[in-house]
Amino acid sequence: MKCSTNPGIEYLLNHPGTLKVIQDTNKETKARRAFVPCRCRVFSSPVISLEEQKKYYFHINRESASILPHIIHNNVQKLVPARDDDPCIKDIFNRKRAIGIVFSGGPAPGGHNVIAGIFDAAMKANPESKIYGFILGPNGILENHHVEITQELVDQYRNLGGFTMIKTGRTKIDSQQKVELSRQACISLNLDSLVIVGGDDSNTNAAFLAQKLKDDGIQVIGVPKTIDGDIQVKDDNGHSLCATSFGFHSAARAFAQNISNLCTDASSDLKYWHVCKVMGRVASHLALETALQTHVNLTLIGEDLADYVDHARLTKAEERGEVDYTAFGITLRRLSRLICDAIVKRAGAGKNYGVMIIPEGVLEFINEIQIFIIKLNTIIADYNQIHDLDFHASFPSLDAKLEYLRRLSRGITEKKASPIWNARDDELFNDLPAFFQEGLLVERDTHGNFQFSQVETEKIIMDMVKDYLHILKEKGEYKVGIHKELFFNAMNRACLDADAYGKILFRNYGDSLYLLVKKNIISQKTLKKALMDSGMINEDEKIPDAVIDIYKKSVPNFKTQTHFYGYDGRGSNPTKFDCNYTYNLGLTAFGLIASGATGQMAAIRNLEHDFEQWEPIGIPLAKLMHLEERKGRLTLVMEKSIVDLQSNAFIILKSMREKWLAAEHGEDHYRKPGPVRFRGDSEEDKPISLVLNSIQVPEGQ
Ligand code: FBP
Repeated sequence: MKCSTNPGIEYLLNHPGTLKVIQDTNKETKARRAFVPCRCRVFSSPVISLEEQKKYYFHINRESASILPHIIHNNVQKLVPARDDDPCIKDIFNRKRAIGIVFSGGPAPGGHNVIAGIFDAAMKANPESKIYGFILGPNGILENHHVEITQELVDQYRNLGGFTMIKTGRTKIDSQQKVELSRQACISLNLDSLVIVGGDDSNTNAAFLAQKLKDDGIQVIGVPKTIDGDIQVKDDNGHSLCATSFGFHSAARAFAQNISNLCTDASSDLKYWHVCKVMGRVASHLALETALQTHVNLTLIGEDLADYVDHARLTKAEERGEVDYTAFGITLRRLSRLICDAIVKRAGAGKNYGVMIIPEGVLEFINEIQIFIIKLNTIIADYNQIHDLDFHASFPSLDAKLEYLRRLSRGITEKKASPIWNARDDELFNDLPAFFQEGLLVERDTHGNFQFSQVETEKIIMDMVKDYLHILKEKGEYKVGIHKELFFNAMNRACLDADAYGKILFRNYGDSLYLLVKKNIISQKTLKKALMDSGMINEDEKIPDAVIDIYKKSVPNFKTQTHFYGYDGRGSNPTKFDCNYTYNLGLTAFGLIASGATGQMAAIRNLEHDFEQWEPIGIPLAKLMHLEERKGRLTLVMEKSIVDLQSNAFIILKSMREKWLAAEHGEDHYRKPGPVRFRGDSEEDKPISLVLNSIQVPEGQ
């Protein structure tokens, strides 16, 4: 068709130059598809068997033992080359199989390689095997919506990010009916096994399905996925079995590249504080890793804040012979004060700009918010259960929700006042800004989890920071330090006596490189008064322009730019580390299946060490379960791991805080990690936090 408005369009569209640059596939994608990940040594063996590793010990949770009896006695299993003199093992290993795979939860870079690993291993063992992918997550199992995974499909997605091949979803298989539907789907496809690639909740699903499908002879294997990095497994004696989930490294590297670009921008025009909220539903692993990669000026770690102690408050109470329990833990108010301290300190050194990282899940660690989240989770779950209705559908607007809470606190709804929501809760909740109330009342996900990504955490915190900075400005405590040389040059140019003015204007004149205007000088009026009081000018005289200019430079204008790093990094292409990790997870999952395992999570031990030391294993899912509050009830789920404040990675971050805040003369200490590299050498081939945590500190050091 000819386009009359653009006469040259046909020519342009068909020009080889155009065709070369506008096609969907580029060199990078082709190189990714062609890349062959490294295989752990055991996978060069034609047949694999499992070696029980009884040296790893886990305490058995009673609830887990009673609910998951078929898989509770599983041990850690190491994949080892099988003896080649046993034809029976060989036949079983290489028999024709049908394997189902499902992605569950948020995408994470590397998922396609898990499929590729399973596919390649299954085809090598028996080319007649069938691999099916359930579409759109666990819902695909319930609706038996699947696709057969072919060589062509696998090759199209090798080493590429996302879960595009079979998509994902967050449906939970949490009722007898859903378990039965899953069973039917597996039976109708003649599946021998099902691989669930997911986070803590999805691996919980895997454990329950392994238990239920055992009698049908269907094996279920989990794979540790989540950019949050909160699937980390150690046995009870501290032996690390799974140092991180896949996708963590790639997402952290993607965030770090963008954040480090902001550091460059901030230190170029010196006018903004960039506030970067970084994903991680609860745990702050991503914030920690991104901080280690970029050296931003300020990083909040939720787990660390929860450990906060207000020593001044504690001492005051001690003097009265009391213990002030409110001194323990962080409140929103205290948090905003901590951030303000850092901002004021940097401003004093002439740096009224910077970059800070706020973990998405930080609210979980703030006393008053955590209480609200738990209470509201319970109220919403109770409402849904008692009335068999959906709370959010019944009360669509914020006003309707608030009215329900008000009625609950007065006992109008359930005939008596709620033990969970009382008048005090109602009062405190009503003090919060509407957007935050709305955030706390957002719909929970299918697992009953609070959806932190839906709340503008950074806005809540930064609004409080701005308010308090305003107070500090009024009190004359928040000032931009003036470089001595700048002051002297300005005075000299205006032929003014620098010493005389310096002593009147600054509180640290003579001592410091950066001069701080006295606290009582907070306006041109107070400036004039100070000059008059010291006899420098008379009432009818004007303040010299050069002095006004210096004063204006000392008045901070706090400007922020907020950014959310989450979905973008989650969709990034995998790093080489994640390409290798996930491919070997796929090979491991097949190795476990072909060796008869069920109720195990495929994992790679020694991830923190060189590739030669990587060790494919199976970890018993049932032994990773504990009781946790979900939808207002104690529920058996896989334990999430949060940032360990005794870990080397956190200790290093803590000891670098002052340096990276850089509230002193000189350049900041920003680090540029560069883009996610796939080709070429990189000095950083695994997460920095893993490298640091693997360093053994000798006793007595
Ligand atoms: P998974 O635990 O399922 O991997 O998802 C983690 C995550 O990326 C969190 O970091 C984030 O809070 C959440 O998913 C966002 O979920 P959604 O995609 O439903 O908005």
